[in-house]
Amino acid sequence: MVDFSLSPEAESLRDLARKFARTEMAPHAAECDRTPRFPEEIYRKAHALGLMNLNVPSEYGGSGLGLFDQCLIVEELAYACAGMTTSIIANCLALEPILLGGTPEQRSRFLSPFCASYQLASFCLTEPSGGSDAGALRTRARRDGDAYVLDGEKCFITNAPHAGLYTVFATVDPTLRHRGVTAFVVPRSAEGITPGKDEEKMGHRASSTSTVRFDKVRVPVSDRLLADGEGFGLAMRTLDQTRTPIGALATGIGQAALDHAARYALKRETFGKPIAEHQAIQIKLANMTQAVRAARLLTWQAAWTIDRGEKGTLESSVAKCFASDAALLVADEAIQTFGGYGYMKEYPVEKLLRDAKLTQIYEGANEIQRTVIARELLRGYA
Ligand code: COS
Repeated sequence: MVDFSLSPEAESLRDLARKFARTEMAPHAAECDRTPRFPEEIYRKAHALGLMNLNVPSEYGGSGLGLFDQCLIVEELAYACAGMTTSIIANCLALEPILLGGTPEQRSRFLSPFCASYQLASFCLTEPSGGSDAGALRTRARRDGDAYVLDGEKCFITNAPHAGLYTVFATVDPTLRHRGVTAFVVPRSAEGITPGKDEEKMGHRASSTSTVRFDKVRVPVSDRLLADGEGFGLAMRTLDQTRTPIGALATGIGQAALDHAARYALKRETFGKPIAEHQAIQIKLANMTQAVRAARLLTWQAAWTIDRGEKGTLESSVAKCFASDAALLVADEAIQTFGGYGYMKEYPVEKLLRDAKLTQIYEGANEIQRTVIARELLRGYA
């Protein structure tokens, strides 16, 4: 039987994340957005509390949480600041290929240091020549004795200037398209790695995003994940796991927008009464409530499906796509509820709209999610 109640353990995880988000993140969210600033001290505290590396099993010192518990945490963090949350959960994305594709030796060698002390890792798939067509990447991996030599450039890489480790997808033969894609774990200390300067972004400004260049970077065969050509499937399996928490992140943005709008509507008066008493505003709040609740339920369902051991490709794309579209809609309506004040940086809702926008784009644009959903759906009818 389906049960929407949370276990005492899940409730205490959610409370821990909520307390951290409201006391450590929220007070700095506006300043980090405006400056912009990468608040490393907050990320270090998140690590110390076990709110980073959520997907890494406890045998490597990680939190070892299932996807459902991860989503509870991510929604709470994103309620306070989506940009900080993106930087906090980027390790989960970067380390997932090692969890899924690493040998026991690689898992222990690469994952344990991340849990022992604060470090960041970046997932390097997207390239300047194209992000959605991941099978057409151009970064080359040429075999040279017992090593590969990587050459190419990645872009829009979260935390790249601050990362100590990169999971990199490169091709051993571009004519093979996705069947040439191969995955590597590359320490920042390897010769020939140059992260670019921080991109000036519309939202998620507490997070850091840049290019990374790989110039003749030697990577030992022992740091390759799986075999030549098995990197594309690994990237796809990784994204199956990590798109659901993006649904949770978007839900957190939506819930924050709804809460701001409802509180404001009760306070602000026009035509002699609070605007919450006008039907036009009530309809907005009702629509926003539906969108946020549906986003949360789809996210929970995707997480539950994957936690049961199913692949969850369709469910994670549905959750990510719906929740991010909902977040944008709800943030937009929150601004409309605030009227002219909503458009001003002095009020919190315009940031939510800018932050919501990215959730429709990263970890696979929503057009790609719809492609994935349609393919998975039609398979059931063929
Ligand atoms: N799990 C495991 N394997 C998968 C998979 C999944 N979820 N999805 C696809 N594959 C496999 C397929 O089975 C196929 O395997 P074979 O070579 O054995 O036939 C292979 O991967 C190629 O699949 P497909 O034909 O579907 O590839 P396409 O080139 O059509 O691309 C999309 C598929 C569009 C879904 C993919 O390129 C994609 O997800 N792009 C977006 C990338 C992205 O999210 N970037 C954001 C970066 S992180 S911020």
